[in-house]
Parts: sequence; C-alpha cells; structure tokens
Amino acid sequence: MKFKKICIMGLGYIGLPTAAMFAVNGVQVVGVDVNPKIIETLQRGELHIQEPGLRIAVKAAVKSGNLRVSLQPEEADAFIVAVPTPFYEDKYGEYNGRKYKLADMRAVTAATEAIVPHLRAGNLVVLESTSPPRTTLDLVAPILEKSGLKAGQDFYLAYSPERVLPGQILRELIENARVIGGVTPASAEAGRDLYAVFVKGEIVTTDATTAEMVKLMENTYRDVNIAIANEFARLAERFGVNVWEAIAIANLHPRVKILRPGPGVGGHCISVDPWFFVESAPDLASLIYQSRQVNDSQPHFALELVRRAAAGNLRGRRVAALGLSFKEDVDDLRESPAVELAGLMQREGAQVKAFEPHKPDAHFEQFETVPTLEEACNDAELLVLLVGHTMFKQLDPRQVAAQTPARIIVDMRGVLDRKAWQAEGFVVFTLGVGSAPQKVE
Ligand code: SAJ
Repeated sequence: MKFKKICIMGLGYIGLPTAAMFAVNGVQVVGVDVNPKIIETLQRGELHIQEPGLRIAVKAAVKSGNLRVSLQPEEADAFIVAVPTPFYEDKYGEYNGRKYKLADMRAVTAATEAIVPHLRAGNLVVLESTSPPRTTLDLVAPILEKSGLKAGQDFYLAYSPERVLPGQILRELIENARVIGGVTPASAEAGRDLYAVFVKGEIVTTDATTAEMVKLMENTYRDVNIAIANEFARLAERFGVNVWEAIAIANLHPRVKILRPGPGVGGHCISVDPWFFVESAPDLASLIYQSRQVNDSQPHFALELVRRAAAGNLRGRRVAALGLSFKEDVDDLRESPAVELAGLMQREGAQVKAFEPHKPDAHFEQFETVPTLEEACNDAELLVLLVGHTMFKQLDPRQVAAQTPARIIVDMRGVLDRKAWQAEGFVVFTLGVGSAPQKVE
C-alpha cells in the first residue's frame, strides 16, 4: 500500500518526531493536537518539548513543505493516534485489599472519535498509545465503526507501540525493531507498508492484542528488574555490602543482567505501564503489583539515607538537591522520583535548593529551585545527588569542595567515585552501600 497523506493525532514526545520522520521521507503529514498553545508554538517554528535532534528534524520537515499542524484532523490515507494514556489521579480500583491505578483512556477515545467523520474505505488507522490489553479491539474498533465502516473489512486497523527511549527518540524511531499488530493480517501488512517509509529496524507483524502485550511486557520486565535491584540495595545496606559491586560481579554471569537501584522509578512509561496489567487482571498480576509497590516506596527508602547522612534529623538543614528529571540527561520531570524526594526532604524540615541543569527554570511549590549549581551549593550543608546526569558524574570533587561549605554528599545513583570524594574531605553516603564491618571480630 502507498500512503501519500497521513494525520497524526497528538504532537507530544512520540507524535511530533514521528510526524517529522514521515514528512522528511516524502509523506504529507497533518500533525493534530487539541492544545492550541502547542499548535501556536509549532507554527512559530518553536518546540514545546526538548529532545536531542528534534529541532533540526522538525525544521527539515517544515522546510520540505510536507508538515502542517492543525487543531483538527482531515481526510487522509492513514491516521496515527499517539496521545497520552496516563492514569487517573483520583480514581482507583481495588482487589483483595490492594489498591491499583486506573488508565485514563479519555484522550484515546477523543482522538479516535475525531477521526470518525474523516474515515474512508481503504484507510489505515494505527493506535500507538500504550494501552491496556484488548484496547484496539474493544475500545478503538467500536468507535471507528460508528462511521458505518467495518474494521478489518472496510478499513485497516492496527496497534503499533512506540518503544523509543527518551533522549534517543529520533535514532531509535528509525533503528529499533517495530511490532505491528493488525486486527486482521491485512491490517498488519498495511501497517508494515506505512512504517517501512522510515523504519530501518526489523518490522514484525502479529495480531493487535499481542502487540499491546509486547509493549506492556517490555516495560513491566524492566520495572520488575529495577524493583529487585532496589530490594537488593536494601538488603545490601542491611548486610554491610556495596550493592553496586555485588551487582557488577553478579552481572559477569552470562545469564544475569540486574539493572541499577536508585531513588525510584519515574517517567511516564515504566512507572505507568505495569498498572495496565494490574488493572486488566488484578487477580493474576501480583508480582507486577508488588514490584510497583517496591519502586513507588523507594523515594522513602532513599529519604532514610539522607536522614542518616544528616545524623538523624533534617530539620533546618540546608540541602542542595542535584537533578530533578526522572532520569539522566533528559529534561523530563514527569513522575520523577527526584522531585518526590526533594519534596520529602523539604517536608522533613530541610531547606532544599534544587538544581536541574536540563531545566534550570523549573519551578515547584514544595521546594526552592535555583538556576545554577553554584547557587544550589554555595551555602549547603549536604549535597544530595538525585539524578546521574553526565554533568554530575564529571564533577571534580576538588572544585566542588571550593564552591561549598558542605562536606557530606549523598549519591542516590551510585555514580560518584567514593574514594575521590573522600580524598577531598567529603563523607560519602551511597544508596545501597552498607557500613557494617566486613571482618571477623
Ligand atoms: N531506572 C532505574 N534503574 C535502571 C534503569 C532505569 O532506577 O537500571 C529508572 C530511571 O532512573 C527512570 C525509570 O527507571 O526513573 C525509567 O527509565 P528507563 O530508562 O528505564 O525508561 P524510560 O521510561 O525512559 O523508557 C522506557 C523504555 N523501555 C524499555 O527500555 C523497555 C523505552 O524503550 C520505551 O519506549 C519507553 O519506556 C516507553 O515509552 O514506554
């Protein structure tokens, strides 16, 4: 199948780069978003999100004459839905005393409904948003069929999850393997033809529900793996062991790959997607539920380490919080455990000054933010490294010692060279590093 014109619903971290990719590869793209501010920003030639290489890609797409943005969809050969699927802040499900989060599918519903008046026989519709299993069949298909056309017969319908890593979206969009699940084999094939326009990685076709499950399984696997790393960190502290050393040695085993402990799991994928399984089958997903509990409670475990570093009491202590994003080298602060921990420290009575190098103008109600490292550190008593940004990994302890009166540093990411910092007079507390003596008494 050949696609001359497509409509992409949702111009966020996935929709916008995808729109740019199609446009620079010769497809006419109408990028649609319901937020007028986003449309205005893009029309001015500016971006509302930061992602390496995205500015250049969008510029090239606009210059090619193939990318237009609009508040409304219009007739096209294919429609891609790439809108957010967060969970409700105020609604929960419950199973056997376990409270679980519920997916908010309103954006998917609204975007799909907006397509209906423009849907024509022979069109392809692809859902990309991460969704609970069976969403394509049970939610999207019935809405689209209000057009009078039948999914799989009159139009093609497929699910193809985005699986790109924030910070590397453009490269991964092109190079990653892509899975396309059709409600019929012909729908999957139509999806393959569409994405083959720019995807260089392998394109695997399957059915829609399998593709939905694949996406959730990938992120759930990672969440469970990080949960066990976090539990190992807790155990290591109890036993007086350095978890980083222990994990590095365990990972030398050819069939072991333990991920990294940290102050918690954030972002809008790994900390969200496992809930889609729990919500869809709470009676079966108990390990997944338990892992979510471990990772969600990790900021509190990390707070305990800061408390210890402050000799048991944070009240009145001046704390420099280094990094706020949900992970290293990105500017995304959504669902960030660093933000949560900074808030927890402030709530414990500390005077927190937080610095996020990738968003120096970030603002929060719960604690103070400052635009430079110097301002965060110049009167601090405690430095707490929350995010393993390259910039922080490269800090020279001697230079930092000259900029701050603090001589205590807490490393939540296991990225600082403990000996080098100790040599400059710092007392170093690292998450997952126990202090119990390791010799026979
Ligand atoms: N984290 C750890 N320890 C680790 C790895 C990560 O604590 O060893 C934390 C990070 O600090 C962060 C969170 O987990 O707070 C998530 O970070 P991430 O790098 O694991 O994942 P995301 O959310 O940036 O992107 C993931 C990716 N999924 C997988 O690697 C299986 C990406 O490929 C997906 O496209 C993305 O989710 C998504 O959109 O679903």
